[in-house]
Amino acid sequence: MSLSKSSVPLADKRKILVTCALPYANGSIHLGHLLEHIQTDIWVRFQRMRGHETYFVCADDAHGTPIMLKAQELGITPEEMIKGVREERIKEFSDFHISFDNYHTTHSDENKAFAEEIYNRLHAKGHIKTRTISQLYDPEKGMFLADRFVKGTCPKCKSEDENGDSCDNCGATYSPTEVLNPRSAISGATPILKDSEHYFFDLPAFESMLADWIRSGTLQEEVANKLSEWFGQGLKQWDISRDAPYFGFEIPNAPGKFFYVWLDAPIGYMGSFKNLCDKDSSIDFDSFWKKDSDAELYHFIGKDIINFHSLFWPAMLEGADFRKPTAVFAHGFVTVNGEKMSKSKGTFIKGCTYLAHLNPEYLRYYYATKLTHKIDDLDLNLEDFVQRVNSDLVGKVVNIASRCASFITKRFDGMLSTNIDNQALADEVMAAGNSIAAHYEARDFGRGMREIMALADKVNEYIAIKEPWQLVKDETKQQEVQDICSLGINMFRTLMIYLKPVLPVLADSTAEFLNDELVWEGHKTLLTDHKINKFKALLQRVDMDKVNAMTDASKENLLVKADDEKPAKAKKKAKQEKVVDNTAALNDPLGSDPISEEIQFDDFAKIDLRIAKIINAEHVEKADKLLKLTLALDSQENGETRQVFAGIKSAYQPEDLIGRHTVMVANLAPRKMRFGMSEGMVLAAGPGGKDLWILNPDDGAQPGMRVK
Ligand code: NOT
Ligand code: ZN
Repeated sequence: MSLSKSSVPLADKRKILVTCALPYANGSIHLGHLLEHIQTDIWVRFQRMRGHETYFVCADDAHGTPIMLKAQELGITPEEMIKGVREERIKEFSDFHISFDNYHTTHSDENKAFAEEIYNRLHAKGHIKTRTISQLYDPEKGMFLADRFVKGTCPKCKSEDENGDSCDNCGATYSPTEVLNPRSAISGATPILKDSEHYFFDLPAFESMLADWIRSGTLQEEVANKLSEWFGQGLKQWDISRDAPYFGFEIPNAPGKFFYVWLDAPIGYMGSFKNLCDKDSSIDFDSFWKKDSDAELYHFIGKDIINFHSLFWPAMLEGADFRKPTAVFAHGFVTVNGEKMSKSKGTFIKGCTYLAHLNPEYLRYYYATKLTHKIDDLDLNLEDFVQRVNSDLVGKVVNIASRCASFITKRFDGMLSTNIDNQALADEVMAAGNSIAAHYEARDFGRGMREIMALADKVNEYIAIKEPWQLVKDETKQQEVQDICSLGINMFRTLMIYLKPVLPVLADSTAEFLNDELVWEGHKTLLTDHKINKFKALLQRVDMDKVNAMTDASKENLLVKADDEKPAKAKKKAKQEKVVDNTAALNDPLGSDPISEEIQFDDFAKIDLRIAKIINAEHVEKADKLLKLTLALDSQENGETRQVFAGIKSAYQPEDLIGRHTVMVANLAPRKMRFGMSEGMVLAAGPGGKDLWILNPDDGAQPGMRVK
């Protein structure tokens, strides 16, 4: 049977361009950024699955003073810096399965051309004004100082070393010229006041257009309400120029004046899309951006940048005769364990640190369970995260397949039955496609996930009542077993179709297992008389130890400050940890450890395995699983020893270990655990609990010998 990939008749096929905010090209991507990229990606994958012509573009936001200064600090040009950052990011986003059609940069020819064109059109229509303003200037560095680069004493409470625009001590806000004893945060020099001509975009001219646009269903209700408050205070002209030195685009016919980064950032959406169109001639740029375009344009953003997207940006587009966004979708911020992400608590987690410890699909799923169409903040509670992923994905969804697959493979040569054992159940699961699609469309992913899991519960219940593992013992009941397990496998398939926008990799391995593409329309059909492949474990449980290792590593990042500057180094470290972490997959309750990701010989050769003698072993207070081992790495007295925390308490009494030889990973980077430093890892095998054995070489093996 072949199904069309598109679920919509040609006439209903939509043209959709989607963006998420452009991250600044300095600093690392963290789990807060990833909320937005994952949210957008799920929505985009859903639209593509439904057959709509959908494009998803993003870029690095490469301009502005902080990026210029950071490059200076690193002793490289901003161009060199943003190039390196962009390469790292493209890799990292793709590791999180963010399916951009294009990831460009705002420092591009396309963006420059559009910024100039938009500016020129606005200028020609009289929407650009100039005015001289007086601003603090750093005479040593030779540059004007944005508020945040001024420090000094609060004019209200006299607290010292406060910000240029607000006081952290008393909460007062003020202008930087009011600060007492001001100094430049860049050079420490005392700033002087200096005049400069600035260029302004005449936002008030668009007031009535914006008032209509805001209320035309383009914005979430709470966002529209917030904007109405700002409207009440009257719109102001927007300063769009900055004086040299500035990393950005020079304003046409205004030497030494540059576009403020926020002027060309949203234009970067057009720049990235144009770059895509130039690479793929089947996409027509104008049909998406011309004034009367019938394509849809959506911006996913954080709630902190609503004003740029809902005031300045639509006004610029209107003034320059381009189309305006169909809608702007704002989301809230990520908190971790109920609090703001914190570097000292290890909850300021970078994307690369997460990837070194955990499967990105866990995070995609967890975020999906918590996302709504609103702008509320979203809490990543790490214990709940482990519990939710294990109980929903492993315990409910994948469990359906693992309960049914082996009977089909072993008894029926991989063939699914021609009978439908329980049509009512099948109909219910298939019919849910409509409401699940509506939840995706409305960005109510949490509701969608809850509906999918409620169906998974029903399917599991059905299998539990039927007990195919009992029936199989009775030779006369074989047909029943095939029918029950075939329905189970089919229901697993339907649920995985529904989950595919969230879990693209799990969906791909499911597709391979089922010999089926998992297209959206497939949810209306069942596979009968169809051959499936042998089942391999599809997803491992999340282990709280790995989550703890991730937060520990995030704390370490504070000490290893170089991580910020050298993402490559952090990656390398992350990779080492990943290789070794795979050996810890001991407790899979499904009893079928899949073979880990394939590695090259070079990767293996990096692991320094040594014979070690356990010279001491003891219990660790308050640790349920760990023993603290002291390992000797050579035979001499007073030779090199290592302290290692090993999760083998369930299988060994400490006194039984002392004096024995074992195998350890000797070059594992030390890891800070709750109970102290662990300086390596011992190797053990077995399903877990009492059945766990450390590798125990006898004969002539001596401490320090390399394992080959
Ligand atoms: N770089 C900005 C930020 O807050 C986002 C820019 C989004 C693009 O990280 N534009 N607009 N408007
Ligand atoms: Zn103060």
